[in-house]
Amino acid sequence: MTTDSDDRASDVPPPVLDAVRSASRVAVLTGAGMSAQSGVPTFRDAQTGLWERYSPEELASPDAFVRDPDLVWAWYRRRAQLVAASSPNAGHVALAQWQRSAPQQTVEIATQNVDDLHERAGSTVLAHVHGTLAAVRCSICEEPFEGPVDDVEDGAERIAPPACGLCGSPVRPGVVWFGEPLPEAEWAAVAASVEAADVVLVVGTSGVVYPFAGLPAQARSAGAVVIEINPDETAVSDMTHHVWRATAAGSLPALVA
Ligand code: BV8
Ligand code: ZN
Repeated sequence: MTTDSDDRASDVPPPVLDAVRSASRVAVLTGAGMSAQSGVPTFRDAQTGLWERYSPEELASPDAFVRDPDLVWAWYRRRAQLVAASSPNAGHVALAQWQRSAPQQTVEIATQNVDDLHERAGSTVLAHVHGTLAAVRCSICEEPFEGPVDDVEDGAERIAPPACGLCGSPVRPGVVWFGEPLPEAEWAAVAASVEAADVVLVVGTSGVVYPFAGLPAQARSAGAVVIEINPDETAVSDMTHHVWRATAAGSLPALVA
């Protein structure tokens, strides 16, 4: 677990600390940057990570799975193996502590991430709007698949997905691919959380994938104070009231100290 955090509230930009301290409802929206310091590559740097030859948009789609199920299945298995070998970082841990230790505040986490690092840090996650790596289901009859799945050997680029026990079709990852709708209940919960929030923290997302990327603007028009925590400028930076150019592990422990 790498942390570059100084757990001192004095490190927090004062307007950020004031807004968070005076909020009774906080919505935390997280993206791949939340897991970067756990060693899970983000999509922006995925090209230097797992698969330099394919862009996530090329692999994270129903067409890609129909065209080359073994390649797509291997990519997801590889990512699941990497997540299983990773640990929550200080940012995940801080959010979990915050949910437990601030009874006077409601802290709801909605994530684009398909990993389980928030949960493994002890957080309750309101919604995984793009699904999870853990949920595997039949690509045709949608039967959940509980069976064993083989690991991808080092260097192997393809591995055949297991067959559904009910209809024999290949199983698929339980994630939302580009062009697929978001799960309705999850999306409704996130929209309600953002509408009700006094403060919305946008942590570790480049803000390019919709409809999730529309949430900061929605929060702002609903009257929330919107705060971005990200080392870099993003597509939603100008939707926010405050930006804190910091990493998740280097900021959240101080914010919730
Ligand atoms: C839908 C699951 C409709 C799979 C994912 C044109 C305009 C607008 C929209 C569209 C358009 N054309 C198509 C669309 C819609 C499309 C879309 O938005 N496309 C984009 C590319 C333009 N959206 C969809 O298709 C969605 N569905 O619209 O359905 C519909 C309705 C009814 C019926 C049918 C259809 C579905 C989108 C979901 C796709 N699935 N994930 C998987 O994981 O493989 S998306 C995936 O990519 C992630 O879930 C995430 O959402 C996105 C990656 O974004 P980030 O999380 O932000 O990560 P990224 O690497 O980009 O950025 C990392 C950030 O962290 C950076 O800013 C970096 O600076 C920062 N960072 C780095 N280190 C740290 C850090 N921050 C903090 N600390 C650090 N240490
Ligand atoms: Zn089936």
